[in-house]
Order: sequence, then structure tokens, then C-alpha cells
Amino acid sequence: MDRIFSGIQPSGEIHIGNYVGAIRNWVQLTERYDCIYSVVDYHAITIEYEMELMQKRILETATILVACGLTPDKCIVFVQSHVPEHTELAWVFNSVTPIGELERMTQFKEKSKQHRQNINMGLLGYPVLQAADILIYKAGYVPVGEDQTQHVELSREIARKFNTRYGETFPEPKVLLSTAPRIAGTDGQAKMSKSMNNAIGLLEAPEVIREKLRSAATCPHRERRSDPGHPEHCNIFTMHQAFSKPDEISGVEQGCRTAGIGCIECKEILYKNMVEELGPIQARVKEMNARPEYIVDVLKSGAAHCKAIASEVMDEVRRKIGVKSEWL
Ligand code: AQP
Repeated sequence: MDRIFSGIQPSGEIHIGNYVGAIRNWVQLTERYDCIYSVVDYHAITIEYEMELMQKRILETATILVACGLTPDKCIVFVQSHVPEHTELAWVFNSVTPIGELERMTQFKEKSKQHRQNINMGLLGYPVLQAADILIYKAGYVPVGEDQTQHVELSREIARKFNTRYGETFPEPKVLLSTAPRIAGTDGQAKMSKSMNNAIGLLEAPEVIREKLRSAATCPHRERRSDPGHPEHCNIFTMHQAFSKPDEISGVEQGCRTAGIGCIECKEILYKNMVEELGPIQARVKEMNARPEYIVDVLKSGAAHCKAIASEVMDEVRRKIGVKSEWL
């Protein structure tokens, strides 16, 4: 089976953008691929973060992944820092990655604007570590949201440059997008993001979700109830496409275009469907929280599995680049 790798940062509360843009797709892919999914904690330290919350967030993130269906019988879930070969390979990749390529990454430019006081090497080298995350397992496919496609493209280039310099070693990984690759935040504009105040959390209570949806931006061209709307410009419609059944999606689309239904009614249908899908996940998270040793065991055996693959690949890399000593 072809191998897949993808990761998620423990940088805050997992939201429905992470879920429909990535995690839900990750679960489906376990049927056809050998899948490795990681809580990428070393990525999360590249911006300001609360150190005392890091462990809690790592466990929370891993628990959500398993509750969404990434169970140990289907795939591997582990924590990035538990397999140090990721950072070792990133250092090697630093030496084949042009700085200019890193400086033109959209995420680097955006995060540099958001964190003007802390534009550090980790932020610039984020895609290099990401390339190492993927290639230490020689993964051929990377399921991500649209925001990460540029980084995966760079991983391909890094693999190419390494192979040209040191001989054929790594595959050039390809992006796999979900059917909902970009969910905007409740402001209707910026990408829904853990670090911005525009997200609907996966574990939020139904009444909080309802309230967030109630005040969320809709089609900007529809000012009055009697105005026909443009679903293609409405983030609520994008969410319908991710959470509602096909007949409801077409009903809402038609109703919006003809002003047959108003935004309040449209949001109520979405609310019902969202809560219906998230409810069982929230229940499984509660169950797992009652026996925390379970998730610790999942992560320990995940790391052991990954360590075995990563140490072999790293050994091959050390030999190819000429640093592996035969005499020690
Ligand atoms: N709004 C989104 N719509 C669709 N997919 C999304 N993803 C993130 N936001 C959306 C996808 O979720 C996966 C995990 O993301 P991440 O945690 O590694 O980092 P991120 O993309 O930077 O996510 P956030 O929520 O915006 O985190 P912060 O605020 O910490 O930077 C990825 O596959 C991503 O594409």
C-alpha cells in the first residue's frame, strides 16, 4: 500500500476547518493507504505559545484524532517530538533548500505579519521540517487543506534537490485535497484558524455553535431577507456542502438564490447537521478522557512504530551524505 503522512499542530482548539479540510479525509484514506498521522508539536513552537498548556494540547489533539476515527487498528497516530529523526532530517534538508523559496511562502509572509516581534528561523524553516516529517517515512501522498499545498510543493522540490545531489532516495510527495479544502472563519473572509478568533471548535457545546453560526457572516450581497443571495459567495453555504445531505444542499442553494429562505433558517439547518455529526465525536472524546492511559498507550506504540521506520531512513541518509562513520 502507498504511504500517507499528514500532521496537525497542537496550537489551540481543533476547529471544523481542520476537521472537514483534513481529519475527516484522513479517516476515509485509511481504507486505501498505509497512514501515519502526527501531532506536530515542534511546528507549534515557531510562534508564541503557552508552554504550560502544551502537554494538555498535545493530548487533547491526539484524543480528538482518535475520536474522529483514526483508531490504532486503522492507522498510526504519534507525537512528532517523540521521533527525533524528524528534526535531524530537517537539518540535512536545510542544506539543500534555497532561502529564497522559503521567503516566498505565503504562510511565512502571513505569520511574519501576525508575529512581527518574533520572526524566527523556525517560522522560516517550517516547510523544511514539514518536508522532513513527510519524507522520513518516504510518504507518497499528503492529505492537507488548501493552505498547505504550497508547502507540499516545496517538499517535492526538496526531495528532488536531495535526490539530485545524493542519489535517488525520496519520492516526490503529492497533495490530496479533501472536498472542503478551505473553510473561512465566522468573519466569512480569513481562513478559519486556531490562532484567530474566528473558529468553531470541534468540542464546542451545541448552544455555543448555534450562537457562533447565528452571528457568522453570510453572502455579502444579501442585505435584506427579500434579496436573492449568491451561495457561491457565502461561507455558510460552503459549510452546508461539508455537513449537509445532498438534497438539503440543493434545497438551501435554490432557496437562497430565489430568496425563498432567509439566512436564519439556512443557518438552523446547518446547525442541526453540524451538531448531529459532531455529537458522537464529542461523546467519544468524553469517554477517552475518562481513561487517559488509553491515549498515552496509543501515542507510545505509534512512536515506536514510526521510530523503527525513521531510524532506517535516517541511517540511509547519513550514509548517502557521507557523515555515517564505519569506524565507530
Ligand atoms: N480553515 C481551514 N479549512 C480547511 N482546512 C484547514 N486546515 C487548517 N485550517 C483549515 C487544515 O488542517 C490541517 C491541520 O492544520 P494545522 O494545525 O497544521 O495548521 P494550520 O493550517 O495553520 O491550521 P490553523 O488552524 O490555522 O492553525 P494555526 O492558527 O495554529 O496556524 C492542515 O492540513 C490544514 O491545511
